[in-house]
Amino acid sequence: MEKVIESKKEKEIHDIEENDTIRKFTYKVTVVGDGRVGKTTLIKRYTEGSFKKEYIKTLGAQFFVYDKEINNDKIRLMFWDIAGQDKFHFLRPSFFKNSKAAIIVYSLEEGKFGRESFNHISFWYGEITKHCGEIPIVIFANKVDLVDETKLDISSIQDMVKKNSFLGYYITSAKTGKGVTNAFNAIVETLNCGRES
Ligand SMILES: Nc1nc2c(ncn2[C@@H]2O[C@H](COP(=O)(O)OP(=O)(O)O)[C@@H](O)[C@H]2O)c(=O)[nH]1
Ligand SMILES: [Mg+2]
Repeated sequence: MEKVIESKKEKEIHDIEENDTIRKFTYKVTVVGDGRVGKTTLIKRYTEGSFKKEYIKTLGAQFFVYDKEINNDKIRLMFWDIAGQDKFHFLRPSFFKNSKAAIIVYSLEEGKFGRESFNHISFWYGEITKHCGEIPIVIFANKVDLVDETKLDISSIQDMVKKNSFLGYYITSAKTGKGVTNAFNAIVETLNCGRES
């Protein structure tokens, strides 16, 4: 029974992706990271005022559609987000399918939760490459409002970015909005530069 529901949902998603004649370029961006690091809040913050959202609970995922125009190109972004709050879970292959880029979010907050969310970046990276191969990945270090930014250990973030050949990292706060637009715009520009015309 679950299989039937899933394939119906997949068809709906496919139709949204394919049957769009207005937008010229559609890009799927998956957003992963431990539960409660701020993924959904970040996406909502960025897409605020210009988004349509769809919930696909049966797939364990939800996505947000965001339209943007860059250099006269009409761009449609589909941010795929994990539905629910599972701390550390495995996502279905369909969650990652056809992703053009990925964002791994962790929390800068002090204590076990923040530390673990940083340590789990390699898990999320493994999941992305397993399903998508080598796609551009950026790190969002979120919840900077909870820490003293001048005391951040930037070198450990830089080492991790370098070690895994991530495109870069962005320090964000979905709460205050700090760094959010900048971080997402970097992804958009990467995608738009990389496209074949
Ligand atoms: N202080 C602070 N709280 C945040 C930030 N981003 C998200 N939160 C809070 O953290 C909790 C989890 O956020 P949510 O977006 O649901 O996390 P998700 O499970 O990764 O999607 C919520 O209570 C948010 O309001 C942030 O940048 N700063
Ligand atoms: Mg969420």
